[in-house]
Amino acid sequence: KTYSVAILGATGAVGTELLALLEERKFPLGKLSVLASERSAGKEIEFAGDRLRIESVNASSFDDVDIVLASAGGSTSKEWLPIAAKAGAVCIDNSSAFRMQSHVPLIVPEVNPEAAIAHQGIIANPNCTTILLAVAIYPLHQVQPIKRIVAATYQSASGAGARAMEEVKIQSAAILKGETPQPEVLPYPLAFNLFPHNSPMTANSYCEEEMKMVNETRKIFGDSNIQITATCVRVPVLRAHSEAVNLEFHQPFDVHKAREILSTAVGVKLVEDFDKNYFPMPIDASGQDDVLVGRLRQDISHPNGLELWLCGDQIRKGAALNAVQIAELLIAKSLI
Ligand code: A2P
Ligand code: 11C
Repeated sequence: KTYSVAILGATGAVGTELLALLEERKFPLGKLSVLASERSAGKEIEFAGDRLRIESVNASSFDDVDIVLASAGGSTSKEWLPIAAKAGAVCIDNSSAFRMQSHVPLIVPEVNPEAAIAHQGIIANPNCTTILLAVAIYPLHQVQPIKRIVAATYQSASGAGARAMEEVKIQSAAILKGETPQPEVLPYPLAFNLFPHNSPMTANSYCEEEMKMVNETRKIFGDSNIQITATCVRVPVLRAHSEAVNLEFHQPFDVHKAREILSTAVGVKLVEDFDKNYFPMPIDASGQDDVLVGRLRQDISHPNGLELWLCGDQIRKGAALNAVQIAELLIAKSLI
């Protein structure tokens, strides 16, 4: 059996990766439509040796579509996904538009695949920082519930889209030539710099990205008691996010046991060489499916604490891969 798929936002950083993954993973594809804004209509993109014509999204774009993979921003999702779902498609949305709605499953397949059963036509793909964190720490949480998480993130330009990635490259070259380029996509220069995450500020002085980590992790883990605090920072890296994570359990968690659990956890690759001081790095995580985890150590400031460091490809597992895995899950469980 094959499935008719529409990619909404096919020209973007995540859309491009979605296309690559459908081909790479031999997704059972029937018809494939590539949708974007009016700006891209009529242009062509390559897929599996063919050239596909980009269409601007319209009311008939979702006729006879089984699966919509959307990554075109929250307002585009809000406008079109209810229409697509009404037309009978199952939509997997990469934006934050529907994530916290109670009837919308928010899924990391390694953590809560069973949540897909209750879908009503829209399934949300979590925020990238949340996905990477969840994949790395859920195997520990299953063995011993986590009481509190303190995370600091080091987020790549890709989280702000393909144009932000391009801006960092051009900015870096210009600075090396002695110029002082003005940023146009990101709010501040990112080349040779970093800044607290550029998402809107909320009333409690956390930015939206930080609150996504808090709220989405609780929803995915099905644990509203877990305490989470985060500081999110944009760094001049192209496409992999890193996170420094402190975990507090209710009792001590033996670090050797944690290492053993993570060494066989699905979606995790343990990368640790203490002698060489070699641990996960964004350049090694880029293009990889697994979340790289390492530097596990006992927190010397708290008997129930563990420290770890992770890196994961923001466009892949942080977005496109997780969405394609959700689609594969729907097919495997006959939920479509
Ligand atoms: P377009 O290239 O035509 O602007 P990124 O996250 O990398 O910035 O990509 C955003 C994606 O969302 C692009 O494919 C972009 O298409 C698409 N997009 C943005 N606004 C709209 C819209 N109003 N309708 C449909 N697609 C949109
Ligand atoms: C970033 N995580 O790295 C963001 C981008 O809610 O999906 C994606 C925001 C979201 O900037």
